[in-house]
Amino acid sequence: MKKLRLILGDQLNPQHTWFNQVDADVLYVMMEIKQETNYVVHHAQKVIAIFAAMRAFRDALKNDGHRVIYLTITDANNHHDFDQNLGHIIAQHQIEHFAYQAPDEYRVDEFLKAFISQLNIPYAMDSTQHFLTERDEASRFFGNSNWLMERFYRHMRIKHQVLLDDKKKPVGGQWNYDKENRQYWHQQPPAPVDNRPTHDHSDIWREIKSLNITTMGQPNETTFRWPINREESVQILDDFIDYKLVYFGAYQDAMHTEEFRLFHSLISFSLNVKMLSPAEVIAKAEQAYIEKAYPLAAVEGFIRQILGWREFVRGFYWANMPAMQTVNYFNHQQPLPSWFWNGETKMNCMKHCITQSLDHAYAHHIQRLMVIGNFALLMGFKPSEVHAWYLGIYIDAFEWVEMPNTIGMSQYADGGLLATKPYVSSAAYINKMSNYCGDCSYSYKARIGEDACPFNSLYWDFFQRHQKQLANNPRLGIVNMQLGKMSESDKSNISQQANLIRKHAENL
Ligand code: FAD
Ligand code: DLZ
Ligand code: SF4
Repeated sequence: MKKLRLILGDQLNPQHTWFNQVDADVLYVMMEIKQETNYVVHHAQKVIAIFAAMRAFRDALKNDGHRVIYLTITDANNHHDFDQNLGHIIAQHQIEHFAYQAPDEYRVDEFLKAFISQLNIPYAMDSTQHFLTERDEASRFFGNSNWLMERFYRHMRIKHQVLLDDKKKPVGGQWNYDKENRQYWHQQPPAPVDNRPTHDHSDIWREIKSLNITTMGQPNETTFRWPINREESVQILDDFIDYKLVYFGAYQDAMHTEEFRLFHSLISFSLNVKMLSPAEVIAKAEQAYIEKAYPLAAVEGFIRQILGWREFVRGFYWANMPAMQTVNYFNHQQPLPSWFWNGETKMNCMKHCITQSLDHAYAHHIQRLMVIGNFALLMGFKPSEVHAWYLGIYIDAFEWVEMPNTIGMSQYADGGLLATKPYVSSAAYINKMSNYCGDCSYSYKARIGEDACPFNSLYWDFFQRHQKQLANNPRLGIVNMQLGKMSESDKSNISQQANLIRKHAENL
C-alpha cells in the first residue's frame, strides 16, 4: 500500500518511530509554503531557522534511505498551501493511505481535519511522541477547579518521578524554590561564552527575499546562531547543563544591557520543533543535580519550566481554543506604536528588550513578561495585536505556547483563568532586576512630570481604571489598600499623566 506521511515544520523529531524502519512504500512530504510564512509577520531568523531545519531534516531522512518529497519556497510546483499540495501529490503518486502527526496549533489541526474529511482514502493522525501529557490531560486533571500551575506541577513530579526522594517526597523537602531565584546580576559570575554554532544561510535568505515575504528583525544570515538539527540542539543543551544551569536559578529574572542570554538555556526553538524532547532535557538536568551536586534551587527552577509550565500552558491552550483568540477582559483597544518594530524609544528598558528581540529573535522570560508585556498591559494595547507581535518575533513562537503566555499570563485578557493576578509593576521592579534605568532618559523615581518614568503613573492608573475587575483579587490586597489611601488629587494627577502617555505613545 502506497502511504503518504506529512511532516510539519515543527515536527522535526528524528527519534519518532515513523523513522525506525525504511519502507519503500512510504513517501514523506515536507513543504515550505506561504500559508505558513504569511499567517503573521515572522522574524526573519524564525523563517530562516524553520526552513534550514526542515531542509537538514530532509537531508538526514534521505541519507537514511527514506523517500522524501520536499517543496522549497521557490519550487515551481509549489501551490503554497497544504490542501492543494497534498491533493496533487496524492493524485500524482496514487497514494492509498495518508498520515500526519497531531499538529500543535488549533489552526492547523482544524485545517487538517477538514482536509481528511474529504479524502477518499484511509488516513490516520499519529502522536508526535513529544509531550509528557496528552492534549486534554491538564484539563482532565483540573476538571471544574481553577487552573493552578503549582498543583499540576506537583502532580507531574510524582507521575514522572522527578526530583523525588525514596519516600516519594520532593528532594530537599520543598516542591518549589522560586524564592531563592531572584537575584540581580552584578556581572559576576562572568556571562557564559556563546558556544552556539554559526551558519551561513545567505542562500535561504535570498530565496525568502525573492518572494517578497514580509519579515521583521535582522536576518543575520551570514552569522546565524540558531541550531538547525538534533546534533546542534544536543550540543546547546549539554553546554547549558555544563556551564549555565548552576547559575540558572539565581539569575533567571535578571536583565542586563551587556548580556542578553545570561544563564538561560536557549533551547526553546529546539524543543518546540521537537529536535529535543522534554523528557531528555529534564533527565539531564536531574542527573546534573545528582552527579554534579548543582544547587537544588537552580535545577528545580529549570525543571519546573519544562515539566510544569510548558505542559501546563499546552493543556490550557487546548482547553481554551478557539475562545482564547478573541478574549479581551479589560476591553483594551490601543494599537501598538510603530517603535515595536524598530526599537526607537527613549524608554531604555523597552529599547533594549525590543532591539534585542529584533537582533536575535530572543528575549528571556522576564524581558517578555515584566518589561514588554508589562508595558503593553499598562498601556492598554489590544491583546490580539500584542499576541500577533509575540507570535511573529520570537524564534520559539508557536501559537500553542505563545498564546497562553501572551493572552493569559502576560495580558490577563482571559480575566485570570491562567494567571492568578495581572503581571504588572512600576519602574521599581525593573530597576531592581536590571541596569536599564541608570541610563534612561526617564527618571525611575518620578511618577508625575515630563521626565517621569511612564511605568509609574501607568501602573497606578491601571489599578484605578480596572478597580471593578480587580478589587476582589486576594493577591492584590496591598495594592488595593494603597490605592484606597491615595488622595483624590493624586489619583487625578496620575490619570492625567497616564492619559498623556497613552496619547503620545508614538513618541515615548
Ligand atoms: P529558559 O529560561 O532556559 O527555560 C527553559 C525552558 O523552559 C524553555 O526553553 C521553555 O521550553 C520552558 N519554559 C520556560 N518558561 C515557559 C513558559 N512560561 N511557558 C512554556 N514554556 C516555558 N515560550 C516559548 O517556547 N514560545 C513562545 O512563543 C513563548 N512566548 C512567550 C510570550 C510571553 C509574553 C511570555 C511571558 C513568555 C513566553 N514564552 C514562550 C515562555 C518563555 O519566555 C520562553 O520559553 C523562554 O524565554 C525561552 O528561552 P530559553 O529557552 O532560554 O528558556
Ligand atoms: C513557522 C513556520 C514557517 C514560517 N513556515 C513553515 C513552512 O513553510 N512549512 C511548515 O510546514 N511549517 C512552517 N512553519 C511552522 C508551522 O507554522 C507549524 O508547523 C504549524 O504551525 C504547526 O504547528
Ligand atoms: Fe524603563 Fe522607566 Fe527604567 Fe526608563 S526609568 S528604563 S522607562 S523602567
